[in-house]
Amino acid sequence: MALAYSKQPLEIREITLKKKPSSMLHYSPKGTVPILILMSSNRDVRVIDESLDIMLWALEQNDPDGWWPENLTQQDEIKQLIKFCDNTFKTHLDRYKYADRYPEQSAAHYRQMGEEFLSRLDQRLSKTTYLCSHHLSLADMAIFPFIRQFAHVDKTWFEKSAYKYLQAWLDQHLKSEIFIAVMKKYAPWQDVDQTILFP
Ligand SMILES: N[C@@H](CCC(=O)N[C@@H](CS)C(=O)NCC(=O)O)C(=O)O
Repeated sequence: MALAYSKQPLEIREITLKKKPSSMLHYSPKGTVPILILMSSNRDVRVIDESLDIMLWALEQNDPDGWWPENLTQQDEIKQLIKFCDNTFKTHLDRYKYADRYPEQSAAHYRQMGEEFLSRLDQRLSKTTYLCSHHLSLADMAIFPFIRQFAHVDKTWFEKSAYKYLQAWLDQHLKSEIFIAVMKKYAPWQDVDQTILFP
């Protein structure tokens, strides 16, 4: 979403994680997606292979609506929230999603662990329209896809839960033009002369 929003001309190469192309591993041996490969006109290459760094790069190029605030305290708050989501919350989300692979505890237990974050976000959204202020920021865009995944494990549970502000916020982002645009399905890239533009 950050890349689409920044309107940088981009080519997309959809990959299948079970069949990673060797050219992908050549640029980023750690083998995770997303990877952004920047090539300058003199063919200098820069690789960015962490999603947060890719988002920050995109906003550095173009941030017309101010997703990344100039205020350092606000920047720090956004980073802290994303960091908690990426580490602690993501661990609980994965266990809740794939509870059969983690039989030490029940799915309900993993869900309860994840709820700490849902509750924190809901409290924030009871005070401001978006997670960090009345202004939409990178925090909202980076975090809502994970809340979407959590909600989708058991939609009925999520819809009946007490997190009313969070439900409305999620709903708003799921219906947004930018989310719908980037969720377009792409066929896996083949190792041929093939250019698919993004989004
Ligand atoms: N911290 C990394 C995590 C990236 C990550 O783990 N991506 C998953 C897909 S969502 C992946 O590529 N897994 C590698 C695999 O399944 O082989 C980031 O945010 O870029």
